[in-house]
Parts: sequence; C-alpha cells; structure tokens
Amino acid sequence: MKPMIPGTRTLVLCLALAAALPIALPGEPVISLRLAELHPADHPTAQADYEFARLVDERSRGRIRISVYTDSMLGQEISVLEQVQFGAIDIARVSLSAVASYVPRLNALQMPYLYRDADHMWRVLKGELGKELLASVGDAGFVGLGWFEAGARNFYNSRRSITSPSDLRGLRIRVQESTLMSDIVTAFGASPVQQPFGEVYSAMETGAVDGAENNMPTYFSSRHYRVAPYYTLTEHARIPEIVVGSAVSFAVLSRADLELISRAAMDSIDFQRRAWAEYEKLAMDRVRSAGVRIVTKPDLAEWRALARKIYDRQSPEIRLLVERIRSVK
Ligand code: BDP
Repeated sequence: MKPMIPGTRTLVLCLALAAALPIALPGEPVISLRLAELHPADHPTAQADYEFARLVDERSRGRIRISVYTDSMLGQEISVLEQVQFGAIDIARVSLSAVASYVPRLNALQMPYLYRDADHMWRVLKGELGKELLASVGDAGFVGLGWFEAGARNFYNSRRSITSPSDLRGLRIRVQESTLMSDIVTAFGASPVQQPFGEVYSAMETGAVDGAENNMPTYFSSRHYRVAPYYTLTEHARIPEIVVGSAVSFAVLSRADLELISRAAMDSIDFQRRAWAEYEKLAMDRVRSAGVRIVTKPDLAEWRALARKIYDRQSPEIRLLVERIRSVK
C-alpha cells in the first residue's frame, strides 16, 4: 500500500492553520507552569487557583498550562518564595505576609484594624494603590499577578475562651514568619512564636504553643479546631492573599502571554470571593457542630487601643501608605 504522505500544498495549509489558530497542536511546545498552594484542594483559595489555571488554559487554547500543587506539596511559604525567586517554582499563591518579608512596604496592607471592612480593603487592592503595591513586588524578583480574599484573622487556642486581651496574657501564640505579626501579638499581651504553617497543628497538639490566629476557612480546613477549640472573632487583621509569578521563569513569556496570565489571575478574584463567602459560612457551622466555642462579639475597644501603638512604631513610608489606605472611600 502507498504510504499517506501529505502533499506540499496540504502541509502548507496545515501550517498556516496552526499559526492562525492558537491551539496547542501535538508536538507544539506548551508552556507548563507550576503553582504552589498551601491549602487543600477544597479550600476556596485553592479552588480559585484551579479557576485561574482554567482561564489561562481556555484563553491560551491549551498553550499555557498551570499545574496546581496544593497542600504545601512544593514547600512552606517562605521556602516556596525563595524557589520562586530563582525560578524553580513559577507561581505561588501565598499570604501577603510572606511576601512582605521580602518587600517590607507591603506590611502597610496588613496593619491591625486597618480597614473599615472587606469592601474597603477591596477598593484599596483594586485601586491605584493596590496596583502600585502589586507591581512593587518586582523589586524582589516577583511578578505581582493578583489578590485573593483571606477574611479577617481571629485568635484561637487550646486553653480558654478569650474575650479581652488580658485573657491572652501568658499564652504562646503561633504567628506567621513576620516581625509585624509578632509585634501585633506582643502588643495584645501574648508571646508570639513564629512558625511555618505546616507545623502549627502538631505544635498545638503537643502544647508547644497554646494557639494561633487565622481566618475561619483555614481554621476549619487545617483541622486546627480539633486541637484548639476556643475561637474569638477579634478580626485584628485582614491579610489578603497574593499571587506572584517568578521574574526568572516569566522572562521567557511574550508580553501578550504575560498579559493573558495577569488578566486571568485578576479575573478569578470574583470567583474566589464568592467561594470564600460560602465556605466561611460552612466552616463556621461545621466547627460549631464539632463543639468549638466561638466568641462572636467581643468588645473590640481594648484590642483597637492596643493596636494603635503598632502604628506609632512604623517607618514614614508605611505611615504614609496607611494614610493613603485610610483615605480610600
Ligand atoms: C492562611 C493563608 C496562608 C498562610 C497561613 C498562615 O491563606 O497563605 O500562610 O494563613 O497563617 O490564612 O501561615
């Protein structure tokens, strides 16, 4: 039988078609990017990573693929960011707090009792200042791609119900690896212990620390409620999540691809915020039925007063940024 060899005209036609349609054809190089995520797949933030990857895949017609590695599979946040800096990991969804250890001005966004509410924070993040700060991560070798919701952080512990800061006195509270978070917890009267997130469960279980602070979805999905069943809605900080790319691995991307990826990250924000709101309710119900004691309306006057001291100690740059944040209507 005669082998089926395409004629020159057919070949030219196929090549022309392939160039016109941005579809990854067999054999065509596909850009594969790895995204590091700390949370499990059902957490709303991880869900949004998948949505981001889906949008990138759809809009690039399969040419750019993002594989999401959940559950800290690629490491804890600080080490993930180091790997992003030298291009071993392409994208990381981390807490702003982790990036702030490389880009200190970001601390302005996580000051205690800073925002009037979540909408205020989103007006800041989506406005001029948010854009400016997102771009400023370039100073540390990152490409700022987008923000996600991370609710408000609240204290929890294994010892007792907390209503006023004096109840925290003497407790060892795990904080993120952030000087600012240590300062905040110290101002409230507890002893901060900086630790990667992955160590917190066993530290609380063995009594190495008495508690921690985090938003409700994370408190639930990490199962911390099982070992630290006293939770108080102190809402002392709103620390947004941030999605950053690696300047090293992104250097090979065309301007159009970079634009496509950035836009997809921004376009997954609304999906994430909806998923967040739903999951937050579910998490609250679940931990309640598991027996967690939640103090829902502590008097925040004392907490706020103690937090004010933190502002006085900040650099002029941070204070200026704080003023700009507060002036956003
Ligand atoms: C969670 C953030 C995660 C942080 C973690 C922590 O989503 O990125 O690293 O808190 O406390 O809310 O370390």
